[in-house]
Amino acid sequence: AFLENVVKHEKFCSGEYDTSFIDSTPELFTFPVRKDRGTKMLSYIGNVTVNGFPGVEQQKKPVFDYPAVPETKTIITKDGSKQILDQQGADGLINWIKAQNEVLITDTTFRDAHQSLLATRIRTSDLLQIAEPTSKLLPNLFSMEVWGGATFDVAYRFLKEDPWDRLLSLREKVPNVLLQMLLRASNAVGYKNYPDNVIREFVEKSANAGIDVFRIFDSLNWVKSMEVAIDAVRQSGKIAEAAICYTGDINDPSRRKYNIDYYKNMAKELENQGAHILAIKDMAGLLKPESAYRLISELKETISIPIHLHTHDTAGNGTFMYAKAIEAGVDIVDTALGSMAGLTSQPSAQTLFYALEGTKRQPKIEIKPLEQLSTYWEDVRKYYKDFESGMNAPHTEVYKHEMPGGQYSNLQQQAKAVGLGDRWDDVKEMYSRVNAMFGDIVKVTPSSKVVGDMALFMVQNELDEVSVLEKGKTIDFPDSVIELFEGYLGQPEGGFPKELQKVILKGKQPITVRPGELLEDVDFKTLREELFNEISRPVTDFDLLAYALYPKVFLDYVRTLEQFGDLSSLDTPTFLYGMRLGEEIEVEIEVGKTLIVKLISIGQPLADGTRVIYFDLNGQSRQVIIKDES
Ligand code: 3PY
Ligand code: ZN
Repeated sequence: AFLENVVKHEKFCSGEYDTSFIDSTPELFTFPVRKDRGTKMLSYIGNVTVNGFPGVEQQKKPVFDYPAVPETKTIITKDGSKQILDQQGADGLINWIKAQNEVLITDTTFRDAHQSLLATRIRTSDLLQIAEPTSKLLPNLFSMEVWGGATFDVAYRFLKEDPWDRLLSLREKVPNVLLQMLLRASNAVGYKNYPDNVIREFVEKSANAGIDVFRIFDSLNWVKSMEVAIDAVRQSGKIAEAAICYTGDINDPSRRKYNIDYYKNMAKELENQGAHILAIKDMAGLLKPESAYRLISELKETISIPIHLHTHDTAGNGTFMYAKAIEAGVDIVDTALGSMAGLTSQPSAQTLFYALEGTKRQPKIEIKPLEQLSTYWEDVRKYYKDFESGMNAPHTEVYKHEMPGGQYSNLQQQAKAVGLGDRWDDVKEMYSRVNAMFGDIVKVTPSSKVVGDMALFMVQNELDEVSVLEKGKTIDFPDSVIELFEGYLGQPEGGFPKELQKVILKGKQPITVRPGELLEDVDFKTLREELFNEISRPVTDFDLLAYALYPKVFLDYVRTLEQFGDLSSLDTPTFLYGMRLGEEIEVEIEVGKTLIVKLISIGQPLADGTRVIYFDLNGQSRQVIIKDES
């Protein structure tokens, strides 16, 4: 339409403008062939069938059982925690929590469980199918953690879907239970500090899109870095759950740095800062049963806001530890549905149910729905088996290396990628030595990634504690390590080890203020124009935020969408494995519009590296040409 207007414009027609560049640049008129939605989808299927999906190893698509969704049509959705917040406000909800005698439960299946077991790869369509049944069968949940952490980045980067759409759709399907997210304070859902106005904007838009409870943590437990996020959440009328990341062992006299007073002081600070709830975020699963009893008992005497406990069951002590914390009065604990629980994920809801049966604080959840929902997940999990970490038994070594549940499989992949696959034991050992070199810091995204980067770097270059200091001047340290020591992730408890910091920074001066004080606010108006020029379509507020956080990842996502269309309606086996010859699938691209796709044959590679893939689409033959990447 724009071109038409230009061409019809009187000054253009009268030749008043010099239009000779049109004759000299004919490429202006090579328009991309517009592909319809069907053809785009066939291109995707052809591509993944021939070239595979990153991280998925087997070539031939396995046959999967169809995950059984419990029948809940006749069940009426019961009001739950969401209605309490909406009707009584944040303070009303907090009073309600305090008035409950039983322990409350947060289900993490939709976020941390698959982040920790399956590299965050579960697609929205698999979540949506079971969302409404979950809300109907488990109306007494305190909350469902469904968003944040790595889900945002992974959705765009690997799943080629929009995390905002995920949240909006989940909100529609779950009208009665609070939806919770994990927010990395000034790092939002990224790996670095963002300007304050990005954090505020992100919180406001997430609250509008459906988040009720924001669990906010800083990767160095630096309260100063959490202030903007806590304030933004309070402004939005939602629940600010401020977290202390748990590290070390309060009952181990040799680990003096993170002692009980450290936790009590931080809890008090967070309460004073305006937290509605205190979270103890035991991201690696280091909290042992007796320490949990002591920690919760003493915190209960220190603060008056409710306490929400999160752990990972890596060492296998999760349920025992929860039982002790519950005895000590913890208000809320995090569990995952059984088939998505245990190991690097959260303890199982069913296991906790039986552990607490007959006790005074037994939660008001029922076992049958838990088992029904768990059956669904058992089948869904199989789709993603190539993303499993390979850990298949409790792993007590975590008490030594202290690696967060979500990092274990990632670092293992990173190690393989740099050729250290067979030195994994050395990497784990080095991880804990690097922690000691760094002065024993809190390790959680993104600080945990820095420790991991340094461990890989040292193993790869045969370095140790002494040689790093001796040869430091000639060593090119990883960027993430330099940024940490420059102060761009904030300040760790007790400061950085001075000698090492000097060696790493090579004369550069570190900052000690909050990085947000130095970063200029993002000018969203200019950024919107910039993005519009890149993607040539209207820019939503959600697009804009995604672009502010992850410019390259977001643009790559938009390009993929242009190439293949919206893939959200494609079933997961086809999305990950493509199709078998002769197989027929149905794809409902919108309500009432279904594509029936059959893969007929795959042509031989041609001289230019392409192949023709032959399909039937709704009974008519269609061909697409794809590039064979092999
Ligand atoms: C994340 O930040 O993604 C985490 O899950 C940290 O534990
Ligand atoms: Zn976690």
